[in-house]
Amino acid sequence: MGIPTVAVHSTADAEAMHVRLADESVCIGPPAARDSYLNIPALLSAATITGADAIHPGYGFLSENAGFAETVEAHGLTFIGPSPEHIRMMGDKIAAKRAMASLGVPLVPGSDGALPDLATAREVAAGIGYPVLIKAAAGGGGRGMKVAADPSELEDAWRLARAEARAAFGNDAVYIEAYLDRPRHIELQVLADAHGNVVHFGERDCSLQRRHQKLLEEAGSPALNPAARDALGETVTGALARLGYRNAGTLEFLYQDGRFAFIEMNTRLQVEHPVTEMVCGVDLVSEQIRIAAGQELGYRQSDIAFSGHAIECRINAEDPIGFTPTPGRVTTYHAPGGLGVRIDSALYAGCFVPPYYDSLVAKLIVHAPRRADAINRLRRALDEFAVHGIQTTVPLHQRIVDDPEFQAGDYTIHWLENFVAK
Ligand code: MV4
Repeated sequence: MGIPTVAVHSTADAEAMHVRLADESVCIGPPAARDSYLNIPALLSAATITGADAIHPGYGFLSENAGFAETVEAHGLTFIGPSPEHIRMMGDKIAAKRAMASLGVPLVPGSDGALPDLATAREVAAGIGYPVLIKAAAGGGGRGMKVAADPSELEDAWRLARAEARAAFGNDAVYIEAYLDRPRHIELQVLADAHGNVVHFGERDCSLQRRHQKLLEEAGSPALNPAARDALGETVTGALARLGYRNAGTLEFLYQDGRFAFIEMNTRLQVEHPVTEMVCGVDLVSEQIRIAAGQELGYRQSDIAFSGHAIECRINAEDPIGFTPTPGRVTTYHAPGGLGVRIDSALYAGCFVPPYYDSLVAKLIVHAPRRADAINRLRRALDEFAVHGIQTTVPLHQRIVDDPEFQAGDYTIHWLENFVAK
């Protein structure tokens, strides 16, 4: 886009690729994230001294922090993302569900809001039917979530969920839903401009996860057909237009027995956005920047075409069996290439992977006309990928691509946990 860019970094990331490539860089503090990447005064100082117009929050750290978005705007800078009000609303899972339900988006049967006491939880659970799931209003990442298979398990689930929610989020508000036992996790990518135009870019299937860490994502979902995608997209874009939502968002659904149920919304771009970019031919980050600058989308839903199939493998600096992080120095680095192969990575030969942050070090994305071709391309690219000096999840991905159930697209959110236990 020709926009000069400033990278911010902690002392631990001084050698990082993005720091070397940016037009300018500013060190914002020591390795501990709370003193650097979560340090709002340091970030605003970096923006001020470099004369930045806008801040892109990325997808971790402060990207869904309404207070940060507010502070950025209060300093006369543009936050490249939604309004603070919408970030705050979607951060409260109960408020998010209420808003979506009122706009006609389907939900899992459950309590209307937080449960005041155990007696009410019993009544609501009896009405829904067991098994039920108790969830934290401030939740995310599966923390503060407990299943009760029958009424005898409800009291323990209630107490454990509240205690976990209080410890993790400082907020013990919980709600209840019917427990779906074998859903897929399907999410819809949307963009909205500041002029009321909302479009979707189809779905991603993110069911392949372990302990709430996604490992492999696909666009589109092997379980959906174009008619189901169009129907969901129409419901969601209509709802977000009425809500006045702006910039990028992802709505998360559970999909089981041919039905969608909204569970959460992320008010940011996500790690797995490249698979959507590949099948739609759109640069979502540049779209976010154009929207934040007040430009109109300039295209309609009917202009968005879905072409082929894309798969992303998350390459983590982890031992591929026990999943413990393996920071260290990369000695050799060779990335695969060729038609339909994309690598989004900060790795290079000689770089050091610090121990302080998330272990994601590369994304390998393949795109091909059909899913079976994408899988073949993925197998070849994984075999060609050479990262020496640290352990990575490449060998696990090599096993997944050769599995007949994966090849058939026959999996739920529980599939990977069983697969790694084999
Ligand atoms: C559920 C569910 C089954 N039934 N809700 C996990 C984290 C949070 N984002 C929502 N989660 C779930 N909610 C009902 N009513 C199962 C999960 C769940 C899950 C969801 C998406 C991806 C991976 C998951 C792994 C375990 C449980």
